[in-house]
Amino acid sequence: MSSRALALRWSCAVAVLVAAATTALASDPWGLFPESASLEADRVDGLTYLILWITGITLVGVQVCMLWFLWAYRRKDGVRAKHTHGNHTVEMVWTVAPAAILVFLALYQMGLWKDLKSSKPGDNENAVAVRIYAKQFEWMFRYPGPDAQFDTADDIFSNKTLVVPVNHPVNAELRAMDVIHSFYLPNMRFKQDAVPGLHGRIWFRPNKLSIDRKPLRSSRGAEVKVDYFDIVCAELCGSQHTTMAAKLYVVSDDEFAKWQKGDEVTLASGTKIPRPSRTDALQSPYDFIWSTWAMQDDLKVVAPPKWHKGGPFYPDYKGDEE
Ligand SMILES: [Cu+2]
Repeated sequence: MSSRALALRWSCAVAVLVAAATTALASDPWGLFPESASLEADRVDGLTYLILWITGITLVGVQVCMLWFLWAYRRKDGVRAKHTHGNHTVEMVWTVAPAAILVFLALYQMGLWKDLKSSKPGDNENAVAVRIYAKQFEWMFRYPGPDAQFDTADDIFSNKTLVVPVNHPVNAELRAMDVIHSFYLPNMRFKQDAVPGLHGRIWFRPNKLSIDRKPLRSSRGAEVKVDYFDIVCAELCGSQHTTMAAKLYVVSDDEFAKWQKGDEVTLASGTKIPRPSRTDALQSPYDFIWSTWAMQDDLKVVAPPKWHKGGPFYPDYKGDEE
């Protein structure tokens, strides 16, 4: 058999193997990732596995070849070392093959990238609108309320708890109040930087109730039942960056409607989802800070509220200049 025919057979075999592997391993058979909970998550996992297979086979192939060459061309008595200038054909193959694989991957992932990044939920998709605010060191979520308009008195707020209905796209605006944060939903395979001054448009499509999440395994091997998905900050944003976690409850339509109205929602696990606050019924100074910030464009500097006067945080504050 000529060397060209042999190379062709080998590349066909590898292509078939990769194709078979990715078909069989469409989601996450090795449990490498957190449980998937969005429409695109399984496709992201499939692509990750495909790349893992290609790079894995390449890694093993290269290492095996290297060891074989080390063995086959070791020093032998009576054999003189020969100087060689390389092999033109082999060099062509190892240049063209990786280039072809990269071009293939670039084309293959285009559909998924387009679905992830440019398929903003349409008007007919009943998307949930929400604004996501990041600040050191927590997340705040603002919903437009019954009038479907943001920045009105019936807006509702929720600190550290995002509640969305299952099988509806979430159409969100992402803002940072101080430094760069990153809104990360591991189960949705979703991550986006929140940059001060920018209003990022993001969306994701949850397709699994958070109460149906499989139990997690603790470091001691015990099963831990969790009824929410994690929201974490994936950008080192300050001293308490690691505490910047929040809970994402994916609930039924009915539960979501109840929660938005301010009614208590108790999940089957017994968890009571914290009720949201309304702009016109803000109680604590803490709520006040959030609402004030949220009402402003984040590029404007907001004067410290009056109750801070003389307080420990603003010792030099002399009151409003009016
Ligand atoms: Cu952060």
